[in-house]
Amino acid sequence: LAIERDLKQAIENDELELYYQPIIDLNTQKVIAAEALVRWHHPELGLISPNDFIAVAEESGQIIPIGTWVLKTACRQNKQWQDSGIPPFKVAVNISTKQLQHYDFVETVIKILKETALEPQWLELEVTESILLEDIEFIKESLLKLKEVAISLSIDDFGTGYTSLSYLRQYPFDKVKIDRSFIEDINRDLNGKRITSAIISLAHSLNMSVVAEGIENQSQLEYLSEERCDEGQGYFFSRPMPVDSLHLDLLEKE
Ligand code: G
Ligand code: G
Ligand code: MN
Ligand code: NA
Repeated sequence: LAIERDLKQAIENDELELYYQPIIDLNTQKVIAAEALVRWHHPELGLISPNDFIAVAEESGQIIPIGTWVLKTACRQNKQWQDSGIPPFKVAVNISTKQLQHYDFVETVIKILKETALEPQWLELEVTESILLEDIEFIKESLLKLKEVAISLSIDDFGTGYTSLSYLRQYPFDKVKIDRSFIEDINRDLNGKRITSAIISLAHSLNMSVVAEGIENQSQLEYLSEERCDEGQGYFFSRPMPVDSLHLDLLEKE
């Protein structure tokens, strides 16, 4: 497979790049985090989306070095933003199942924080629900260790998997990210609104905060604010963008 073969050289050839999408505190309207989203500049095929190579990387095991590169790059970048005097925010990194199942994952994360001198409170890890159905005890233990050092933990794409929030409560999550398919439905029908509201109130009753993903217009935002959703992310605020564009954007907002 060409993708699999070429991916082996992607890191050393410097072909990977992180884009960042701001996450907004809906109460203060300030940027409280930025989600790192990996991009691959393939020498012949051009820009490749993670949708087209993360699964291959998971299959071949290359997700381990790629995931480590993503974590290190995101932490280093956040430290640079902080050092440049911008008000601090978290960097959120997507973690794949294979990474969390790796024996060395917790140690790798802690080592990267030391190396980059980023304080753990400024790192957030996003894991999808499906992760939590495998290796339950090992993963629970790993998440607890990460939590103990003050790293934040979020459940990504919530509502698309097979788990309930009460089941998820066994894990030490701080935050639920409502999948954008539900946000899309807010303007479409009453059920879209009801499901979104139910997720928000259930998460709150379990002491978790809530992020709405994929906010694309004002009316979705208004509904989410009324329903006391804590944070939001989506094209309405900003698309994922390269480091320099986000930096300029943040300076303008000050
Ligand atoms: O921008 P978007 O097209 O960036 O991302 C597509 C999918 O790829 C999303 O589900 C996102 O979570 C995933 N993704 C983006 N970056 C990473 C990454 O660094 N690691 C993993 N495991 N998934 C990622
Ligand atoms: O699975 P995860 O939630 O990490 O994926 C994030 C994905 O959502 C990325 O592909 C990102 O580019 C995309 N995304 C971010 N904001 C929006 C939005 O407002 N609308 C749509 N359609 N996609 C979005
Ligand atoms: Mn995500
Ligand atoms: Na998501």
